[in-house]
Amino acid sequence: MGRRVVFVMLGLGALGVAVGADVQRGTDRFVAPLRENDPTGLTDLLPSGGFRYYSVVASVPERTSADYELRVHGLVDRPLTLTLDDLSRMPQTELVRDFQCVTGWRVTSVRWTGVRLADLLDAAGTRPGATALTFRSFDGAYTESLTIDQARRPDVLVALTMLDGPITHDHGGPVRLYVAPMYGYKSIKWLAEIEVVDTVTPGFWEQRGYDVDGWIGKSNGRDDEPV
Ligand SMILES: Nc1nc2c(c(=O)[nH]1)N[C@H]1C(S)=C(S)[C@@H](COP(=O)(O)O)O[C@H]1N2
Ligand SMILES: [Mo]
Repeated sequence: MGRRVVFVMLGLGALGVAVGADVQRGTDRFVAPLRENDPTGLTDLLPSGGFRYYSVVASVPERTSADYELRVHGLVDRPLTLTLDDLSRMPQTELVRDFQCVTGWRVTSVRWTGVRLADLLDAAGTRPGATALTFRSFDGAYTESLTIDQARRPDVLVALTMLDGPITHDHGGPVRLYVAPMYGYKSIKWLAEIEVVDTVTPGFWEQRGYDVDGWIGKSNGRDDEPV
């Protein structure tokens, strides 16, 4: 074996050690910089499938399937506190759609399953005056918003799976929102709370300049971009 080959293998070995400890939680963060410089596209075959890890806070507490809860409250007839089991027992909808971040990256044909947000709103029963939703994350910082009409679209899910498996912690599991027709920032991760309200309160990135109505190709100055 030539000297150069050995050197390369040692390099890869060191990489393996560095990555090994954090591989379950950290794959996406590790892979993202590689992916930026990957003309082969091979990194898309990795488990995170082209997604980049985003969080506005440094660390997010883990919620397991045993301790996860989703609160639906505000202008509703029946406030709900739903476990992951409760959500899994509701009718599940599947969507296969591209995921598009407003910063430019896109993951094609991602499979999602979950409960239609419309079904949750029906279960809770929205009161007169309910015109919008505020979403909060158990990361303690991120928020999002939708109008009731947007929320009732059939392509808006409270997602329980993505990429053919349970949603991993890095992707916002065990439960995140998936707003298929809008940019990725609308799909709040680590979903903890849905409050039904009478006015839209702009979410985390929307308070920092992103469009509240984040339609792919029709917002954030990207009207000409093909969808
Ligand atoms: N709680 C929370 N949700 C979030 C974000 C975030 O930083 N925190 N980033 C948003 C943005 S801008 C995008 S593009 C997607 C990225 O999802 P991913 O981290 O699974 O790739 O999550 C969205 N939801
Ligand atoms: Mo994004």
